[in-house]
Amino acid sequence: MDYQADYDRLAERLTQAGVDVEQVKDKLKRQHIETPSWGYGNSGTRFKVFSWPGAARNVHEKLDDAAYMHKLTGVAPTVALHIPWDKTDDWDALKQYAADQGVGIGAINPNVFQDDQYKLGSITHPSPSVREEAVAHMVECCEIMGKTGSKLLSLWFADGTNYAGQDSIRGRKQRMEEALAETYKHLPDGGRMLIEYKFFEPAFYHTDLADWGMAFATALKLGPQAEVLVDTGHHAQGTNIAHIVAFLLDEGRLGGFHFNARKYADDDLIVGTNNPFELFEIFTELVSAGDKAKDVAYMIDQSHNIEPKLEAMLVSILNCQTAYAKALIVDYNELADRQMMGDVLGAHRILVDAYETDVRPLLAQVRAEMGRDADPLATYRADDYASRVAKERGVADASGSGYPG
Ligand code: PSV
Ligand code: MN
Repeated sequence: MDYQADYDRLAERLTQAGVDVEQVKDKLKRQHIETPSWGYGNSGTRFKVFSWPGAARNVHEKLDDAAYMHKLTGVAPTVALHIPWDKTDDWDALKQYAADQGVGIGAINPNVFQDDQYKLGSITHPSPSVREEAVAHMVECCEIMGKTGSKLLSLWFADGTNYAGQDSIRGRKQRMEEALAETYKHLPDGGRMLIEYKFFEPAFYHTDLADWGMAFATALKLGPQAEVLVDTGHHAQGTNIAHIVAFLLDEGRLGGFHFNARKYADDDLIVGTNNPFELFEIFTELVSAGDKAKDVAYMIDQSHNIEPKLEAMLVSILNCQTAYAKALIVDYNELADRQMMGDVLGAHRILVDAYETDVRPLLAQVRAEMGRDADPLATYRADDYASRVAKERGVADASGSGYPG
């Protein structure tokens, strides 16, 4: 990839515009995007799970694939685990295996939505014994955090009801608060609880944690180690996600992201595909918040059902890099001046100028300086990793994927 002349021209233009290009490159090198173990296995919709040749069949293969993503990009050094899908008897050995491949273990995601007893909910279930079981599982996940060195407990609940009157909404809220307060006590030192919300599905009348406000109010009650997780696919059409991000950042309660894209509901498509400007808006809020965003966890949460899994994950990481790079070259001083002047479209133009800049040469240069290939997608396409694992692993039974879609 011959990008050098383009990079030199871009660097000169950005420098003239007052951008510290070395600082921008430094930040891009330190970007950290976590990939999900469940993104490497077979997945599908409620209609069909298509088996993908070479889809990872166990946690070791998932870690291998994640390590390959990190090798290509240099910015995906950790992998989120879902328990019990990725459970092992020997966490020391798994941690070591991950390290040997060049990655670390990231957020621990309990699963309290797949077992039969959770039909009417988990931590909000009317039965105390089901709630106890759900809490015990989350406490076990806190212990796994201790064993793996993970600092994040990432919580999502399928809890809700399908019909008015099915259960007491206030009662369920109180049960949830009690269960989360108990779990909170078990967080390891320095551990954080990220509370994810979703406005519908699988429940269709009400979801117990339906939006950021409910997650935020819950986090405030729990304490400083509880924060909100924004899954970009979990909002009603038209919701301004960048606004939610800005609000939570300012309150110091934005814990992290699950990135994906969607057209209609929680479609789990590749982040930044049909919503690139929205992703850029989100990153401008993060960049302009400075230190307030320093502990935010950036995670991908997608299910690639018909597209090649590894390529899809790679494109996802690259799209996050692109959005971040564009947000980093925004002239925030000029933006503030325009805002003070009330220059509505002048201010908007500052953002659009950065968004319309072709940052590919900048990213190519950053990768080269990191010892990575300038064009990871071309490298992936020329490489035999995907065909090799397809041969070695074959076509796994799709029903064993553990991913509901
Ligand atoms: C639910 O839709 C979700 O976004 C949660 O983060 C789960 O943990 C994940 O997908 C995998 O099912
Ligand atoms: Mn999610």
